[in-house]
Amino acid sequence: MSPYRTHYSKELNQDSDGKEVVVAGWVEDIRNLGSIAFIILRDRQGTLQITTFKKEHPEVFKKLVSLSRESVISVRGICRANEKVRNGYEIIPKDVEILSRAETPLPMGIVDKVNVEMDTRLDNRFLDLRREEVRAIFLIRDKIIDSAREFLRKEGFIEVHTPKIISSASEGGTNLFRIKYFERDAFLAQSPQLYKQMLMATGFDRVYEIGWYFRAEEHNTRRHLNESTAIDVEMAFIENEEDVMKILERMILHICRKIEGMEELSRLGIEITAPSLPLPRIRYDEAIDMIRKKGLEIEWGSDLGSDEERAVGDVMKERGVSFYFITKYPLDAKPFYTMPEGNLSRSFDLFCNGIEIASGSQRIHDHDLLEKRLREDGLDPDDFKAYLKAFRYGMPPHGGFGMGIERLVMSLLNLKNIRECILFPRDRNRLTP
Ligand code: AMO
Repeated sequence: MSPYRTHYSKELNQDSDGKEVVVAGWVEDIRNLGSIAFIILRDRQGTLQITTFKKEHPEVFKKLVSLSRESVISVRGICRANEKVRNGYEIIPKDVEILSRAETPLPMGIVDKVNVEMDTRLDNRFLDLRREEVRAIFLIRDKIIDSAREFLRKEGFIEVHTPKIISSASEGGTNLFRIKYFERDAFLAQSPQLYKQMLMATGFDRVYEIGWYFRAEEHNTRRHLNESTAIDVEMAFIENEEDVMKILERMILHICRKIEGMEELSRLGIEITAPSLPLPRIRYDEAIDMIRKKGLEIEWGSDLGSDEERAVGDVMKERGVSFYFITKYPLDAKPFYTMPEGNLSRSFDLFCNGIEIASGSQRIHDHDLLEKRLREDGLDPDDFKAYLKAFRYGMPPHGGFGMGIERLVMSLLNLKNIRECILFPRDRNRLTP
């Protein structure tokens, strides 16, 4: 147990009433009424009130009222039930230890209701993360990852970690970050794609990775990061992409069920209802019709941009659906490793409220076809030798998906900017903090 704390704010209850406790945290507010002062102390669970009387403990009173907001203190005192206080208990302090004094003025407010610019918030992220509604996002994010892991393990997937410094593109040639690797050039991995596929030639059969994507996206949009995280899954001996979609939709259901009762959701004013399965599957062709009916022009074969995705999202919303797949994209709109089906592909994207949150497919497992597709995509098979080799000595049919964690958090929580969903975002302009 910490010498600075015996109880968190929410742990104060009938048992602690009348007893000595030690609490610790950040000074959120000080109200000095002259002979009595109220200090609101914040810890990881919430806030509590410290009530100090000048007459009884003049030294303690003085110390507390002279503190700057956001200083860190540890307080020993008697816990007392008081129904007028927000969580029913207050602390009458006997001793205060100042652990760290906060400078003034603060670069941004913590509890003030004024709107702070996104850039100011991100420049001062350690302060921003003291705000209840910002913390809520990351507590929900944590639960999402925990429940995905729980689901995948139960389904027989093992967790793996693959290299992030790589020698060739995994998602095609563009948006790679080039780095120096001693006397050679290397790249930061756009995704674990090539490695998770190679692992299908090992007999592990079902793997997942929770890791980083690095993408040199030039555009500074609300939905793109240059460093993002994802849950990647790969599974062998599948019949087609349906087998993969079934795992993905069940994972989504499991996640929704695990988070739907979280009190952090109400703090964000969000309600989540677990979707019913199977999720709707809209073929690319049908999606194109929907988009045209919404008055947008789109050529068959082209990838869906954010406006087009939103148009389909609007139609689905009218039908009361948040999660849905778009399937069977044109082959040319998908990466080289995707299994062809005529001029279409055995591929899918998963959407939540009009935002793409995951992509996946059945993959090509035939070496020669894969080499041919690489060439057709303008890539040089020589750059993919180590990857291609894994297809020459026994590679089962397989497929998988990658789901962006920030995208899922953003769409589930109805947040307008993906930067809200990652602690320290990297975008076109931001490299610190
Ligand atoms: P894709 O390129 O569609 O597919 O990426 C998968 C998912 O990752 C998320 N994502 C991003 N999130 C934020 N910022 C970005 N710049 C960004 N790029 C991608 C999205 C997207 O749906 N290898 C395949 C997956 C597979 O088939 O297994 C892949 O990377 O949510």
